[in-house]
Amino acid sequence: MSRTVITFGTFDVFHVGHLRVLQRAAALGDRLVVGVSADALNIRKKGRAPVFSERERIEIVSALRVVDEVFVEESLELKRDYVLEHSADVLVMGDDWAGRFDELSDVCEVVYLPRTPAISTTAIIEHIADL
Ligand code: C2G
Repeated sequence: MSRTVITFGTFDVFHVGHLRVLQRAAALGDRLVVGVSADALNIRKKGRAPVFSERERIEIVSALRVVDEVFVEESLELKRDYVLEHSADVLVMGDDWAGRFDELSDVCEVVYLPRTPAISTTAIIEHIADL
């Protein structure tokens, strides 16, 4: 039986921390499905639009060898629906979300992976702004 892994993220200003979490997520199964946060979700969540649009972020994530399918994540509250819709066996999130999705462990395995240290979209934006 093939094992489907699902993960979520904004993946704005795509960097090596994003790549590594996707590679490690893919290694936990046979198929990786990625929910990329909608621009509107980001504005609601972070109070600003992402640097790269939803279309551009989806284009980047879809092009990765480890990614099999990409869809738009419209709401943080729909995780259970997305897991069921994509028949996911494992939900993977970075450990900045540790504990947040444990309630889904009745429908899939829930795994939190350690974040890659010292890199983030915010830090990159601040670094560039300071140049
Ligand atoms: N990540 C990581 N190491 C970093 C930065 C990010 O492992 N240095 C991981 C995060 O833990 C997350 C993924 O990369 O699993 C995507 O990160 P973000 O784009 O920051 O995603 P976020 O805005 O947290 O959106 O439903 C959940 C949201 O869509 C997650």
